[in-house]
Amino acid sequence: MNRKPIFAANWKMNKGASETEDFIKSFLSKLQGQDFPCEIVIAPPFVSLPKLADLLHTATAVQNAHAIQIAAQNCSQFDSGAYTGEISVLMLREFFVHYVILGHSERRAIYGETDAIINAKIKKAREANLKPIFCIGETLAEREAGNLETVLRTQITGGLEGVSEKDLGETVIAYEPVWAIGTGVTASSEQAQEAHAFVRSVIADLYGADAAAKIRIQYGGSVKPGNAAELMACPDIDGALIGGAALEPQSFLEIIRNGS
Ligand code: G2H
Repeated sequence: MNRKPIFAANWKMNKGASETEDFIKSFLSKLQGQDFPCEIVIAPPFVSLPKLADLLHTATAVQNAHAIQIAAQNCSQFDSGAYTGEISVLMLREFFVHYVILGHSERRAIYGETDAIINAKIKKAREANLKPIFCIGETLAEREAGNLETVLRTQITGGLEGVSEKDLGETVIAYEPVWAIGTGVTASSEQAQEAHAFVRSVIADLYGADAAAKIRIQYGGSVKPGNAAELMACPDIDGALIGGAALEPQSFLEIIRNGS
């Protein structure tokens, strides 16, 4: 099965509009003339989306700019109304947003997002034709207790409850072991491949072999230029969700180059 790898920068709470502009100008100049067989996605903070959209989708944008897709780091599960601090999917659409990261472990752990909330957000995203990057992953305690598969199966089943096969086809899964996030510790390629193969098998149980063969599963957790090639060589790893190492244009580019 030929799955196009997807490399997504998750900037988390870093880079306002001016830093976004600096990054994009530098990144586009480095990207100039190069063509990688993958999708490139950038997820800035909400307030930097207008600047990113402007830089990538206006007449001033340089060659290659349109090859970069824009992602949001979150969305509301509601349409509009009295939800202080929230951003709706339709607001995101105004800024050429195509992807939305949902279920990130920081949202689960710090903001109390449950599988049910994540499920509602995935469905809301699909209503607006946004493509979810659906994050799952186990903590170190869960892995050490032998609960890896139970945790992943529960997160997948809960997050995708009632999601159609058609909408699954527009969804990317990101496997991010919590113990590898921002810690500098990366899962070994064997650990990552084993988890990815398991995730694909759960999708096969839920949606059938064809859907499982088609879905892209990114790895996330301390991906760097130095480990990208080995991780991406694994048969069930289809790209990366990158935090810290995607804050510098050169480093993000090297991950894409080494991993493509
Ligand atoms: C995991 C990842 C990006 P980092 O959260 O989603 O961040 O690459 O810094 O571990």
